[in-house]
Amino acid sequence: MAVLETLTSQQAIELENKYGAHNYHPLPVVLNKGEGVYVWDVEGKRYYDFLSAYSAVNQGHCHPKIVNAMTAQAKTLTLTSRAFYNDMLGQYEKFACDFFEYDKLLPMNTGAEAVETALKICRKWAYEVKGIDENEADIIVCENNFHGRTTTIISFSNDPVARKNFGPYTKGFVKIEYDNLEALEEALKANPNVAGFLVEPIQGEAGVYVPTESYLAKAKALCEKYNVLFIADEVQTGIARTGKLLAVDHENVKPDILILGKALSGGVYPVSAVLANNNVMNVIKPGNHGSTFGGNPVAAAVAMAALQVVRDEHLAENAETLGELFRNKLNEYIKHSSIVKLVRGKGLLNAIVINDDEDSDTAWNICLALRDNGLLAKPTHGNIIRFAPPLVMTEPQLLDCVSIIIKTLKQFED
Ligand code: IF1
Repeated sequence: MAVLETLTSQQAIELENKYGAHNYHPLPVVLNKGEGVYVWDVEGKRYYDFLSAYSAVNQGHCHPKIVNAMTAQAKTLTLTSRAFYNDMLGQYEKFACDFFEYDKLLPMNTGAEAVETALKICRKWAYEVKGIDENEADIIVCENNFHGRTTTIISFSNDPVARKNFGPYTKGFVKIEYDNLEALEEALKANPNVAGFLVEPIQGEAGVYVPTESYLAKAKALCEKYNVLFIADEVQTGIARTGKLLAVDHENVKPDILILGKALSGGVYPVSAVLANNNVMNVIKPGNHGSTFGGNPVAAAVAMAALQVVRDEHLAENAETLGELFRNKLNEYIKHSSIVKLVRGKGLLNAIVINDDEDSDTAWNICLALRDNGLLAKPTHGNIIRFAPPLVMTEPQLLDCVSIIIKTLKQFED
């Protein structure tokens, strides 16, 4: 069979089942085209994308400016490795440092790699600047976190599916309850070896769990008090998703280490990055860390275009306005609903909680019905459905989506 042969949905699914490792359980829909807020399946049916590849496609599918930046660069120079300089990386680093107001950037590819990078920087800072004894540094993390899939990152996950039988686990992490400042202060007070606090400004995988207002600002203040680095994982919440460029911007917090991924590339190419000021980033010296592909010229061109689109098309402002509208409309509906308990979120990162057990298949069945009605979303934790459309959506499109969602939910009311 030729690789580029046109397949039916069924054939494509069978191929993945037979030849692919079964590390996912996708919604049964096979896509072969995307444009803006829409994707199409191989049979030609059009859907609103309400996942946006877990917020990687904030700028919309196949944004022409980002795709053009990629293809133009791909025809010129794709990869040099960091053994040599290339003429794009420095321009991108300056662009991103100006954009996010940091001194320095360290380029990587995936979110998990960027999280690992941040952990390494934090530990090195602990030994060389803070003065913690070697191998004694601890990093505080939150319960129900999601930061990626590497062996170290899953070491401090508490999701049994993500971590069981992948041990032995990496030491040096202390877990506290999310959105609990007392727990944070206690962990900081009790332990002089704490080097950093790693936190998601909104917990995505946990079910779009938005912390209490001012939690992040107060957590940052505690970190300052105890000379501990505040490390924000904005891989999912960053790049305009929550209605500001960064989710920490809602509370005017400036992380000591900022982790970005996903929409840093508009979803066309894996690009991630860690940003910090010189007092922190300067602990990294030649040979300490790196990546063959990190900071390659295509990534640099793509990331600059992706950030420029966010600014030019006012995507943060659009996410803020449409998010408000979305939650208002759904809250109106929920007043009289028995199937949906609540809607929560910020900007265009939202979720509804279904009135059923975590191990029920109601949310999955609702997602299948949403698909049949032309909108794609995925359950998380069995009874939560995440709604995160591309941020290039218009108000009439959003209202159309709200009516699809409400029409679908009505099919499940008793
Ligand atoms: C999967 C969730 C989203 C992330 C944060 C780092 C990473 C992620 C805050 C790692 C990745 C993903 C990856 C994807 C599912 C997904 C996800 F449901 F698991 F939580 F987005 F909501 N920090 N998130 O959310 O980035 O290495 O993947 O580039 O299947 O693992 P990555």
